[in-house]
Amino acid sequence: MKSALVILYHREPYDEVVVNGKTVYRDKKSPNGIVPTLKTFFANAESSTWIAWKQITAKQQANFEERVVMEGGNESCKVRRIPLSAQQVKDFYHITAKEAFWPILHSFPEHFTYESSDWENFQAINRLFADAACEDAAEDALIWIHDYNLWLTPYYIRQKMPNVKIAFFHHTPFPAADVFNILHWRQAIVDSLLCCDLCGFHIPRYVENFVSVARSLREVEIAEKGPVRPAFTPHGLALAEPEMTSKLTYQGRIVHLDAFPVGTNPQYIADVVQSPEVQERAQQIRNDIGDNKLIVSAGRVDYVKGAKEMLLCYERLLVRRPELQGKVNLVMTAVKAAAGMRVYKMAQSQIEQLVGKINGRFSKLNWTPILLFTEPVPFNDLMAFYRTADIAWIPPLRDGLNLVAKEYISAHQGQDGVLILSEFTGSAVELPDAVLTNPYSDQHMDESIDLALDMSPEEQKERMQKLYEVVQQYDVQEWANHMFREANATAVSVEPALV
Ligand code: GDG
Repeated sequence: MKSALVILYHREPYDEVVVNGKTVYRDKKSPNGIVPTLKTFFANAESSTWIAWKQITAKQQANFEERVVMEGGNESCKVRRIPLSAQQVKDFYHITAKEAFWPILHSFPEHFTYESSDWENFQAINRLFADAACEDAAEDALIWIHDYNLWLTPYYIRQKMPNVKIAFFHHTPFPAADVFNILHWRQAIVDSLLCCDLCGFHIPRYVENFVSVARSLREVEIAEKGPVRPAFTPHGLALAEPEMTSKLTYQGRIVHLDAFPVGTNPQYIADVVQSPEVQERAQQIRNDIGDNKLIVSAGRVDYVKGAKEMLLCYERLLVRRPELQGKVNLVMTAVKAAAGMRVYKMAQSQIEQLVGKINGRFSKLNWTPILLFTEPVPFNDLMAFYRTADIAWIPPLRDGLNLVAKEYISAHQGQDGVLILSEFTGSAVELPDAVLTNPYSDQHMDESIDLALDMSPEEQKERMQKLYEVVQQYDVQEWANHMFREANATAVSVEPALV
């Protein structure tokens, strides 16, 4: 049976577990993130395929099951795994994607290295995904592709299937044309994105950046442009944009463009935070630190996330306001990257060195200024830290969106807490009531942490209530609904619009 819905996402939607010697594919342990929401659509479609990659050894190749059905699922809803060798994964994911595309997407051209990239391998893997999608998709299927690792799949799919609907979502920022065009594969990438029916981004600025890239390379026409939706701040912020293009025409086709930021699951987070286990954990943390101010910072090790800038600001704080020594605690998760990602080694050692330096300089027998985790903290513990923390500090130099901001807001349910959020995260455009900060400015960073530490409970509540409303309204379900609504409404050819 052909699939009406095909999702291409690099992560598999299940946990692989061995029970009595037999492999079963179970629901993921953590219901956080976008996978559970995507999976609802996947499971509820009449027929669907989820395509991901799976690293295997040469020995596993012979008995590799490409299609699997999840425990409790049925045959009309299957997961298809593209088998890749360790070398293919390394070249595709750890090197070409992370050393060439990632720095450009995040406007860090100084980190861009193309000599190590294997474009042919990138093309080949994208073709494998596209071929698998075409094999499984019905003629009028909706194919939803996620992220820049699969930039070329729309092109390969469109060659074979002119009538399927292709929707593509970027989880990263999309940079300005003068940065994007550093990529010398830019034309192939843009040609592929112009094969989509719907090209989605988190915020209007990224849409406009894509439009300027497309116009710099191809003769595309802007067919529709208007004021941004009320969900986005139109003026006054680093990433604000008053107007957004919603339709381009190119070679007789319409390419719909849209900004719809990923949400979180506020109800689930509220339930976890209210559970006796998390309440008890939160109480323990509070007992441990007494009346101290607790600051939380969570994320992966990545030079784009601004951890260095935050740590330097924290060090300055302890010097500028020595009365805070012994009175403030920073809990930081900087989850280390997979072993093959050499690009993150330097970022990780920089964080570890700075934390060591600050702790070495200020620690007292009964107080350590920073508690650093480099392994992922269990989800419930993270929620307990969010709930207890007086401040969440989110300082990226660049971030497509940033879900930690929305998770922290959800954990506080409009009651209290302060969110310090970099203006260079996509979420800042949705969350103007946060304490917005510019991580490129020491002075601005210093002012923001001071403001957060000194904020009255009344102001905290006022800001957090507004932030919570946004997070509840634009949750992860709304994000996926928006995509399906808009993708299903797309018109394929230019002609009907011209009549
Ligand atoms: C990409 C884009 C965009 C963090 N530390 C721990 C932990 N986390 C979880 C958080 C959150 C997730 O990791 C991080 O999400 P982000 O959105 O901040 O960032 P990326 O991973 O870079 O994701 C980003 C996103 O895609 C969605 O489109 O927002 O801009 O870069 O959920 O809670 N989770 C656990 N322990 C930790 O120590 N369990």
